[in-house]
Amino acid sequence: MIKKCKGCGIKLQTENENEQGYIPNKDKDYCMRCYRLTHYNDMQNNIDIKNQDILKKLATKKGICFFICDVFNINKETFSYYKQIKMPKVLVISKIDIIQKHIALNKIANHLINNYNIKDQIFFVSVFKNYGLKNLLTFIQSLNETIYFCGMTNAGKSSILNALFSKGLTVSSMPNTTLDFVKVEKNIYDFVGLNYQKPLPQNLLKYLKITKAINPKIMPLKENADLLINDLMIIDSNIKNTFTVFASTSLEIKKIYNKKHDYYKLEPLLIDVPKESNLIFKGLIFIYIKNKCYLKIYTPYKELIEIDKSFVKGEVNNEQNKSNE
Ligand SMILES: Nc1nc2c(ncn2[C@@H]2O[C@H](COP(=O)(O)OP(=O)(O)OP(=O)(O)O)[C@@H](O)[C@H]2O)c(=O)[nH]1
Ligand SMILES: [Mg+2]
Repeated sequence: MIKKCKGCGIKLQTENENEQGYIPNKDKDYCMRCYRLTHYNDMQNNIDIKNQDILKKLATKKGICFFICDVFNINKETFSYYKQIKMPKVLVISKIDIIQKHIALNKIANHLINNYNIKDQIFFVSVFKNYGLKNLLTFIQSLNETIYFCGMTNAGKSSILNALFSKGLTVSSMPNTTLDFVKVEKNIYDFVGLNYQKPLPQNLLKYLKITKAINPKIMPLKENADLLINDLMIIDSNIKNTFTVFASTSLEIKKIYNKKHDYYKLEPLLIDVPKESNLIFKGLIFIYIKNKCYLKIYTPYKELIEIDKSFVKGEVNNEQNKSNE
């Protein structure tokens, strides 16, 4: 019988240490990669799984898709994959601890309904804050069908399943921790996550690790100042503007005045931004922009940038968060 890794679903093998699924002896239940992800979180992200293959594999199944999307994955590309899944779906917005203090959940729900035409049931959860999990479990237990957890990679699918069913699924901030279907309960499966067309490069993966709720950074900028988000981009607005940045605390965010940064040598993205928009760096951060403006964005990661209507809508007014830089 083929034995699969209890952490990530990959077929286990004892022959080749450099291939996926390696275990040093047949008694082991977790592959070497899961062991190292759990204990060291030091893996190179060299997994190449195509979204179309994932979606095709899912399409062969009958049941309900629980699509997990964390708060940094709310964007057009995510929902274009969501729409390709034709089986019945439930949308789960995860990691709401990251923004909960600052944004009303019904604003996000309305945003999903109005901008992405989501007609399916929506749940909000946080594993870290034990929020919404009881509701989700009650709902799952009321269903008499097979359930597949899918969605964007790193959105917290395996963490939610561990929290609900006390399983030892491997969890890490490395994209594509889960590699295949993993049976969690008789009728419940974890599954491999979807990636953006341009996935996050290796040097940015460290910013995926977020361990506590985020205090957004409010950055009022005069015309002569630009906003530098270290390692990601420089944003130059044509008018005085206020940017509210929701990002991992490990990202350095500051104003710059002298145009002396290597990013200025890049061809900028030029975008007309309507008032009350979110500038999204997919999977990593979003920035609420208050005023209608014209932006120049200097970044090596243009494909990861999206502008969307904001669901923040002036909710963030905590004076203490104002930057004095
Ligand atoms: N802030 C926050 N982080 C969470 C929460 N749940 C999980 N995480 C973190 O999110 C990261 C990814 O979690 P996983 O459960 O491995 O995500 P996944 O969707 O299964 O990821 P893949 O299997 O790689 O597609 C880990 O670093 C978790 O600690 C949560 O409720 N809040
Ligand atoms: Mg997983």
